[in-house]
Amino acid sequence: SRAQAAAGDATAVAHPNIALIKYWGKSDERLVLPRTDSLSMTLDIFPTTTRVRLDPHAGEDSVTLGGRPATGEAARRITAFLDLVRERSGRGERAVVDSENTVPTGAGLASSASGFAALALAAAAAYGLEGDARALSRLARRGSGSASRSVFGGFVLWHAGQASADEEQADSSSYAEPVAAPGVDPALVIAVVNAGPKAVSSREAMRRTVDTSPLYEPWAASSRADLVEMRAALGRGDLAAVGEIAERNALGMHATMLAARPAVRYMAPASLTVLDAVLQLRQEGVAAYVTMDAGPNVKVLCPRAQAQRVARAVAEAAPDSAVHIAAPGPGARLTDG
Ligand code: 2P0
Repeated sequence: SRAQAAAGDATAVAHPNIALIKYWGKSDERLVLPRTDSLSMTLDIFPTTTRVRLDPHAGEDSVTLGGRPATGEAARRITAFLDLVRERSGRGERAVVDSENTVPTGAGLASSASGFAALALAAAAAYGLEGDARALSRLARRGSGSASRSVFGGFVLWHAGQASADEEQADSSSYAEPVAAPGVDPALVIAVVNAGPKAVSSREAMRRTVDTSPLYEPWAASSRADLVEMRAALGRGDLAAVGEIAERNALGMHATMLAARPAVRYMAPASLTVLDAVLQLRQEGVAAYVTMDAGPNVKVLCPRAQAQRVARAVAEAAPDSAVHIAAPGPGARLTDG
């Protein structure tokens, strides 16, 4: 892949991540600086593979997603991202970008995280940008905030950093890094709830929440406290505490949206059915806890040894949903294409 990259051609793979302490709200839209730190688990399923080839003869970027030409907002964001890479590398060539997601269509599973992490790595290699993994996480952040976390495997902390009049200082303050979690052996059971397309993008929803929700600031303050407890729970290998903190952090985030004006509601009836099934599992002694993102799907954190039982209970409760089992997965890496 080194020889390919030297020739302006690189391919990278990255996996999605699910936040246990959520990112919700920006302090700088253009630099994609979040208002709070977040902490996630990178998954071992649903990778995105992205190839970037420089084309010295092309007048514009050419982007395909799953073999189809990218259009609209997706195309605009990818070209804006490549413009940033071109500015930093001092090279002006346009690129041919081909990206394949393995996540099932319509699953709404953080494809922007794996997508921009893979794009950042492939583009950095193709354009010859120098930098370590931390620098790569800062670059991926500019494409999509959560992508900064998919640069690393396992558990990952994304530092909010600080908005500043000095743009370079602000940009370099917000990056992701891996967090050790000795003795934590989790699975994440993902219930892809059968529901229509999302009504509001997460970008718009978090903007509206910050601007109008009276619950936003209290949640942000509690999220900072949750992070301190979460790091302690990971450090001592206490998966039940990790789950408990993750669940309250996620439900609190959804409360901020429900209080926005107008409300943003991602929970569907089937989501609540899964939440009830998880409560029932806990009553039966299983340390299972939920988290939810900008959509109706429910992710259940549990000990890896209990994953099959949890998956069965979820599938029984919500028979129209597809159920997947994930474990901690690897960070972004270059491949031979
Ligand atoms: C997260 N989400 O921490 C939160 C929780 C969704 C809910 O990061 O605007 O696609 O591109 O920075 O990263 C989804 O938002 O947003 C997200 P942008 P992104 O995983």
